[in-house]
Amino acid sequence: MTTLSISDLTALIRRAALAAGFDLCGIAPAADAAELAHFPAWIAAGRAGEMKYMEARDENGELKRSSLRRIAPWAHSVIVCAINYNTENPYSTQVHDPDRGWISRYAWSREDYHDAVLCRLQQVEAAVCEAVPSEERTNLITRSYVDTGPIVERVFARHAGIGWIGKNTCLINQKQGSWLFLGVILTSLELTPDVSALNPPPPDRCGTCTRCIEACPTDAIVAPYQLDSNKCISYLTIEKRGSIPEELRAGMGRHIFGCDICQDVCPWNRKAPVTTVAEFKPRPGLVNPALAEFAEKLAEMSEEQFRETFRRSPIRRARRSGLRRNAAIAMGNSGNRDFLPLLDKLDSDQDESVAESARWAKARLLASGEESSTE
Ligand code: B12
Ligand code: SF4
Ligand code: SF4
Repeated sequence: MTTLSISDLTALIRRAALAAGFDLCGIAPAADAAELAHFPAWIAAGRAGEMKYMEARDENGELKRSSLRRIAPWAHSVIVCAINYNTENPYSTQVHDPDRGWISRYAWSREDYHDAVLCRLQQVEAAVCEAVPSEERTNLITRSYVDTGPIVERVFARHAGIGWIGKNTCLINQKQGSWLFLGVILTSLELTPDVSALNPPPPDRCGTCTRCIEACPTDAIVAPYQLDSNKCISYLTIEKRGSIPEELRAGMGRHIFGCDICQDVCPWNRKAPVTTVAEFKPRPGLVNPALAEFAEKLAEMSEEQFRETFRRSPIRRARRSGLRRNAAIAMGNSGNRDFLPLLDKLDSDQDESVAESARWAKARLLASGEESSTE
């Protein structure tokens, strides 16, 4: 095999990414970008909540995510790939049926996005290996990650020219919007980066807009570009175990898994293209599901049946207990007193976080009835 020039190899990687089904691909230098300097303060302020993996430290006690140079000194380039997961379905801000809950767009898929993105990244990785002459392959290192490594992926996506980090903290591409999953490949190859002194990263196109900050029901975007996970519905419904702080429950509305509001209201998602990826087609029953039916099905399932049903879905992350707790809170926020008999059953549930959430939901529905009768 003849040795490819760096620019030919870089072009080959881009072609491989597109052939694997990614919508965007860029190369960032494996340097510690300025945005990473915010990370230690974010952790120190407790913004990661109970997500202890975010606080992983190296042997010197330094936060792993704050420096790629420290955790992967061998890496010279970061290949960042992005894939659109938007499907032709309404936004959460467009559906108002009080009997129905909301599962966020990214979780409707038939396959867990980690697997769908990782298998595509591995195709790109294979193309890289093949393009490197066999005698040089022993020195080549490549590692693929989809949320799985101590890497702040959005920062590298920005420095790969893929988009900017919006005030809602999401990575936004001018043409694609923000319904994008990211995947990164660290490599020892010195590829041609998309961003350089002469070619800066895409500009911040948020301008004076503050729609996401105003629309967030729990005020989780505490300042532009700063998200407090403890208040974020996505964190509360997916990552938080046990009871959800009472003062945040009303703001959760009818969300049962994740939250899309700060992206639904973003003007850059108004004309977001629709994906053609088969794995991202919604599973039946997950788009705007009927709350009672969803809660009843979960109640009937054993832990094993739950694991089997959601084996290939991001939904399993919230666990059966968390989803049942979320559904009870959502019913309490629905304003629909027809849920009272079902909540009556749940308030003596063996799972204390479900039972306690059901009691809260009942009290809220009853109080909302009283309020309207005294108006
Ligand atoms: C932890 C995590 C979460 C947490 C925390 C989110 C967060 N904003 O950090 C929770 C559970 C809340 C969450 C929610 C969601 N997540 Co998430 N999550 C992650 C994960 C694993 C790590 C993110 C991270 O490192 N955060 C650390 C903080 C510090 O980063 P940051 O908030 O982005 O802050 C950066 C800038 O805003 C800036 N900054 C920070 N502070 C300050 C202060 C000032 C003054 C300034 C100027 C700048 C600035 O620098 C920071 C970087 O250091 C990544 C995967 C990965 N490994 O990267 C996925 C990831 C970010 N999540 C993703 C998705 C899809 C979601 C959800 C849409 C899912 C949903 N529908 O419910 C929501 C979106 C919520 C939101 N508005 O961000 C995608 C995002 C894709 C995209 N287009 O951006 C990722 C990249 C996963 C993937 N591989 O595709 N997530
Ligand atoms: S995901 Fe929902 S709760 Fe979290 S910051 Fe966005 S709008 Fe707020
Ligand atoms: S809603 Fe406005 S401020 Fe928020 S991310 Fe989108 S463009 Fe930026």
